Amino acid sequence: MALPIFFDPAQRAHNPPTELHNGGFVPYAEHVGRVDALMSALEAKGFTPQMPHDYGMAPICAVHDDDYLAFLQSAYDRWKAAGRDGDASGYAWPVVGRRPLKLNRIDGDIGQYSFDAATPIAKETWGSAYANAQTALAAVDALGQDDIHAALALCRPPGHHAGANYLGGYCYLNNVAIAAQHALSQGAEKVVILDVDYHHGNGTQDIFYARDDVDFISLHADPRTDYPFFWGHGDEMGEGAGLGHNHNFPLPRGTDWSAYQSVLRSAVNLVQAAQPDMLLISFGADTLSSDPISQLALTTDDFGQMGAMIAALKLPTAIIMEGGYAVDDIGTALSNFVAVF
Ligand code: Q9C
Ligand code: ZN
Repeated sequence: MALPIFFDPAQRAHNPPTELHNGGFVPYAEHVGRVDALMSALEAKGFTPQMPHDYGMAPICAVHDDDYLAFLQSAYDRWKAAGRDGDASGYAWPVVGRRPLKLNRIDGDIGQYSFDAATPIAKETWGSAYANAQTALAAVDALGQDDIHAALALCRPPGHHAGANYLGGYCYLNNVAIAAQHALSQGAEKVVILDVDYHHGNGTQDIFYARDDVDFISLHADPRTDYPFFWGHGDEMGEGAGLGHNHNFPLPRGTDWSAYQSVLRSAVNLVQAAQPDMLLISFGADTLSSDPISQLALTTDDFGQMGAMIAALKLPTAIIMEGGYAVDDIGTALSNFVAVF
């Protein structure tokens, strides 16, 4: 049975022109050309995208706080009402541990509900993020139908940096977390999320940090040198019931496949030991050596081997797209990865 892929064209509408990067405004790296490149590579291999079913708000509300969702849906209009040009973007943030406050200006709220200035809220952001979450849910539901054991959600914007009540890192709704929670609601008792994006999936880690029903395992650039800096360190193991259910594997800049694959072997062994009912992959192609904002050294061929190591687990697997910004190579990387499932 061919691997089904899901995508809603409404995900294309979100398209902020610029982001704050190293002190200046540059073209937005998470642009719509990324998903167009992924789609044409997959279509060239004979895949046809399917529209997701609309699952409504309930599976989104199961992960994200109501006040955050209300903020996300109203932020752009409030920004315009404040007389601003361009997209909504924050500039002041509460230090961790400040009191939860009820504020009444967009600039305060945007600081409250975000952790960086690289994730603007445009007019179309909510609609694209909502469609995107439905895409992730559809991939989960495809597993178990007929003899489908793997499915791909062509998510964009990405999700793994978004927490229950904050945005950041080009992410607004945490697609993989929404997918994991949905799998539990459909009867799964144990889900593992394996995150292979270049950047640590801090939002996903935060959402499941104190839980033992969803394990989070991540390979990523060492946060001592790389975004998102404040999460992703090797000693973050979970807390309470979640202690021992969070595993970070920080990698030095420049890591190539020979070093990467031995770390991936350890991560895959942890997945196997957890015996999940479902595996979710937060898939980033920003580990490619050609990625314009990242510093790992994988090749497009390496993604075939990465896929093979994960597919060998023979678990029902939903692949959720995260980052990857080298538009000339990400389609090949993704199609090499999915070809082995
Ligand atoms: N000067 C994902 O790959 N910007 N997000 C870093 C460096 C944020 C990446 C700025 C990168 C977020 C899903
Ligand atoms: Zn990334």
